[in-house]
Amino acid sequence: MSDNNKREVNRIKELESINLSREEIRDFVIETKKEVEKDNDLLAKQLNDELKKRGIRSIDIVGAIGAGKTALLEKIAERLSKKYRILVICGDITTRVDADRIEKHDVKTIQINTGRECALNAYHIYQVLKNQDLDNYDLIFIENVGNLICPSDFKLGTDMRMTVVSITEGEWVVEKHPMLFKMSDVAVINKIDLLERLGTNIDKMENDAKNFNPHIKVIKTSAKTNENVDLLIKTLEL
Ligand SMILES: Nc1nc2c(ncn2[C@@H]2O[C@H](COP(=O)(O)OP(=O)(O)OP(=O)(O)O)[C@@H](O)[C@H]2O)c(=O)[nH]1
Ligand SMILES: [Mg+2]
Repeated sequence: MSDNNKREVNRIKELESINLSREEIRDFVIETKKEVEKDNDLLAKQLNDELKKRGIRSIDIVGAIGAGKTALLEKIAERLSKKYRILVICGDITTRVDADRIEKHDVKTIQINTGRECALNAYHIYQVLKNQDLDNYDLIFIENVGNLICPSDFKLGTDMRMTVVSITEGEWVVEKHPMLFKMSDVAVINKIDLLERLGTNIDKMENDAKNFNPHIKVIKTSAKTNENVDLLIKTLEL
C-alpha cells in the first residue's frame, strides 16, 4: 500500500473512531476537497487580479509527461526574450532540469519542487511571486508538473491555459483526459515530425479536443523542427 493510501486509511479509521458512518466520512472527504479547491480558486483570482493590475500577461502550460512542454517553452523563450521581460516558473517533483534548460534562453526562471504533489496550486505560485519584484516582468509562464489529471483541480491565476500532448502518447490521449481540454484555451499536439513514422490519428485527437471544448484552439507543432512554433506564439497572442 502506498504512503498516501496508508494515510487515507488511517484518517478514515480516525473518523470511524469518532463514530461517523461511512456515508458521513465520504461526505466529509468530498466537502474538504471542495473547500480546498474553493480556497485555491479564490487565491488564483487574487493573483490574476494583481498580475492584470500590473499589466503582466500570464500563461500556464499543463500536459502529459514528456509531451514537449519545456521544449516548446525553450522555443518560445528563444523567440520572445527580447520582446518581453519573461519569468518562467517550472513545477517538477524533485529536479531543476527544466528551469536550467529554459534559463539558457535569457529568461528568468524559478523552479518549484512539489515533492509528492502531482500538480502546482495557486499557493505555490503565491509563495514564489510574493518574493519577486513584479515590476521586472511583462510575461509569466508556468510549466506545471507533467500530468494530465491533477492540474485540472487547481487554477493558478493565469490569463490563459495551454495543454500539451504529443502524438507519441497515442490517439486516445485526448479522449481519455477530458477535464484539462475543457478548461484550456489552447491545445497543442506536439511531435508532428514523427507523424509519418508513428501513423497516429491526429485528426481524431484534434476532433476530441474540439468536442470537449468548441472554443479551444488546436495547434499541431514540432518543437524539434520548429513547425508551427510561430503560429503557436501568434495563437497565444504574443
Ligand atoms: N521528435 C520530437 N521530440 C520532441 C519534441 N518535443 C520534445 N521532444 C523530446 O521529447 C522529450 C521530452 O521533452 P520535454 O520538453 O522535456 O517534455 P516535457 O513535457 O517538458 O516533460 P516533463 O516536464 O518531464 O513532463 C525530450 O527528449 C525532447 O527532446 C518534438 O516536437 N519532436
Ligand atoms: Mg518539462
